Amino acid sequence: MELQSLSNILGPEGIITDKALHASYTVDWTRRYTGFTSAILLPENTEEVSQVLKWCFAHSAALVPQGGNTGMVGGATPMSGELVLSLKRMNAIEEVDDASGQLVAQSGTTLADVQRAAAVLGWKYGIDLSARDSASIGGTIATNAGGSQVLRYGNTRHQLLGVEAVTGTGDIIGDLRGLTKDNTGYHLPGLLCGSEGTLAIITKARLQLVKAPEEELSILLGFQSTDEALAVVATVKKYIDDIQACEIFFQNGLSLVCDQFGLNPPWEKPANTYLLIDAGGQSGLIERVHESPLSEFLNASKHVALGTDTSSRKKLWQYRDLHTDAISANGIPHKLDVTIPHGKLANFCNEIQRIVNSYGADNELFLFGHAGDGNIHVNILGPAPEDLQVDEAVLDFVASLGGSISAEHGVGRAKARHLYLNRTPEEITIFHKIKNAFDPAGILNPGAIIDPKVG
Ligand code: FAD
Ligand code: 2HG
Ligand code: ZN
Repeated sequence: MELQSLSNILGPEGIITDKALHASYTVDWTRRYTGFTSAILLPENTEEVSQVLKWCFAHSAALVPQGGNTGMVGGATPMSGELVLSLKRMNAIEEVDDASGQLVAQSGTTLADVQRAAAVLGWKYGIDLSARDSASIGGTIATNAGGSQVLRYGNTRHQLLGVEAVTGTGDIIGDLRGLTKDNTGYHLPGLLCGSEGTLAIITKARLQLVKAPEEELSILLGFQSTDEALAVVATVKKYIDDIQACEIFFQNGLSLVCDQFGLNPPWEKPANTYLLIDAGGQSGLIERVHESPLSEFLNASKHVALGTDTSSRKKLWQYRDLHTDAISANGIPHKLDVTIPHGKLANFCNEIQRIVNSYGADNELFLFGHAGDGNIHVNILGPAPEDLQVDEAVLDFVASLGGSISAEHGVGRAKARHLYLNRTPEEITIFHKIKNAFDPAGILNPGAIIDPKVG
């Protein structure tokens, strides 16, 4: 491949050809996917991205866009030797508009930097996830990331007012005006959000911010059964306006986190199921929560811990947020990220253990996730990374319940062959046509979302 032409476009700082420096770009966060490439491309601005794409289009050179490389489905890994286009150097916040509560960021900006820039002016960005220090705004848009506060603010698509992007032919498209109302045809930001780098490279985004809460409160509750916990989730969702997160985890995950990171468990006597509820709102929050139907559980249960300031809240959140790291420290997990329809979550949690153990009595199952959204993360340690039997059984079960096989992490390469479980052949045919309209040479992230062998 004629890398000199790319080097001419990007300059010496903008291309890494030394393979010894490629590992952090070619191995995914979970370590389940290891790819290879001839070069990492690091453009500095949209014009350079466009020139690179024009060159790639002319030379049929495939590339994989990459932000923070924290994705969980192998979507940013160059499995077939594609070029890697990293947006890391495009990381400026270009505008925070206090009057409209809108922010414009280049796509390589980290989520944490966007959160901080919003907070300076008393605003808040409604997306939060524990990979915030590495995950990029472009990556969160490309995956339509969810995280812990979807219950209150919606997923990334709900925060997205506009994007600038470069298509597979090198054309720059988009609109960053941030008009609240604009019904001029198809909604391209909505389409590019969740497209996982298969339609265009997102270079900038205009994001809607929300009013930052004056007070925040975290509540950890322990229950003897999942049914009891899920009854509280229903109450929380129905009656409490201030709720911004409602997360679930179980005793085996909590034990692993405590052992791995040397944390004391919240209570001497373990519970079975845990809910971490986060509330945020105007002053008087604690009083409002105590007057709400949640007070019944706060008063009656022995398994209650409150976090009323930053440090005590952080302590409670560690039990939940450190699940991913603790599991990875003990092996390469099989990760399934699923949504279970309302009313079927308890059945799912009870049945899934049996299914997982039928593929290996020693398989270890960890369930945790965003209970308020019906989104459960199924992590399995035990089966070899390339053995897909248990993954298929879990996804089949989810589909049989009418759930989603990808709640928030995307399809990537991990789930492309399973897309048919949620999408009809007619829909997959339309997916191919949309892809072809944006990327006629098929150079953008081939093999992600749609398996080229299907449809
Ligand atoms: P990458 O991993 O670099 O890429 C992800 C996908 O987006 C790839 O398909 C890539 O090709 C594409 N892409 C990246 N940048 C661009 C761009 N500029 N233009 C076009 N395509 C692009 N996810 C959640 O939804 N909720 C969570 O709660 C959550 N928690 C996490 C916790 C941990 C500890 C970790 C490691 C991950 C977590 N994730 C979560 C997954 C991950 O952080 C998100 O998917 C995130 O959106 C990925 O951002 P990234 O910049 O790292 O993207
Ligand atoms: C979370 O909610 C993330 O913590 C990661 O989505 C989930 O590790 C996982 O499976
Ligand atoms: Zn999650």
